[in-house]
Amino acid sequence: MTQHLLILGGTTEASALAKLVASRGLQATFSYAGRVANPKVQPLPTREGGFGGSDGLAQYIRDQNISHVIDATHPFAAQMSWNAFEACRATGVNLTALTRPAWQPVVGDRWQVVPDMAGAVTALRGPAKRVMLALGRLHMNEFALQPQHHYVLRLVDAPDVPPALPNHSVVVARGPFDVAGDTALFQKHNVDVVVCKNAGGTGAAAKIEAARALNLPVIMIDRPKLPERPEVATPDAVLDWVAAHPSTDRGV
Ligand code: 3Y8
Ligand code: NAP
Repeated sequence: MTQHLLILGGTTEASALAKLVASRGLQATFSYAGRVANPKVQPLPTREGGFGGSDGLAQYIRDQNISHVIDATHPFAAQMSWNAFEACRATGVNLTALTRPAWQPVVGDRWQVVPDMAGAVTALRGPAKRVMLALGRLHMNEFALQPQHHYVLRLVDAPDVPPALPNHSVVVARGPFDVAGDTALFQKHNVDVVVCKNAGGTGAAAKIEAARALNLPVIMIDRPKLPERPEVATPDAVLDWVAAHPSTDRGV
């Protein structure tokens, strides 16, 4: 059976993998959810949009003769990861995840770790502060439960509807970010506290280094539970995994 890789993307690591796969001339399709207006262009044939749940993904795998699925999505894209796990089990196609370790606090960090988004909202109880909400667009309105704060919102696209936060500033920017830029941003907006997900990786790490440099507290949201699946840490390790798991005829 010929090889056709499906890369579930949307992260710095996924882009690095796409570059390597394209340089090797392997047949692959890169997949985005279609969350942002102008996603980064990839050097591979690219599809955008959901598959229609795990069944939809399983059907896509069969229709496109996918031989290997690489889940290189963000650690908070839990639904996609669970769907990929189910769909690969249903179709018998090999799955691995290209992941990055969670950030760990170091000396000088002032982290308050919370289990989820609701925990971050609760942690913001109390008098008005200037809050850097570095969480993107999808969950920002959950913070309307703490309307007393001024929120600095960093979004990939300008919001098409005003955020449901009475007191906010919007910064339209796409990462990867750098420490000098995030430090200047926090100073410009007199940020008192930073709220972020434990995304790991390098593309979003600048804010925790900037917070450390400015001695700012960070509300750090722990990762959601992901399926138990094989994981690798580098694009080269993905190619080693593909070579070690040759595509087999699954039958029809
Ligand atoms: C659509 C595709 C690359 C990948 C770049 C990484 C780094 C920059 C940092 C902050 C945190 C945040 C957010 C973030 C980062 C990388 C990576 C990463 C965080 C793009 C992209 C897509 C998305 C989706 C978007 C979410 C949002 C989350 C912004 C491309 C740019 C906050 C995650 O408006 C929306 O609907 C945005 C939605 C999911 C989380 C949210 O809840 O809003 N990412 N981000 C992907 C798709 O359609 O499938 O254009 O590159 C990718 C990247 N964003 O190759 O360079 O690897 O993580 N993305 C978080 O970490 O909390 C910004 O501001 O400090
Ligand atoms: P999610 O909540 O796990 O997924 C929700 C639904 O979006 C999935 O069930 C699937 O729809 C679709 N989907 C998600 N990722 C997809 C992909 N790569 N290709 C095709 N469909 C996809 O996902 P999310 O957290 O919204 O993340 C969406 C995208 O943004 C992913 O590419 C992720 O890597 C990227 N991203 C997310 C974050 C974050 O903080 N969550 C940060 C950086 C980048 P169907 O059920 O219809 O198949």
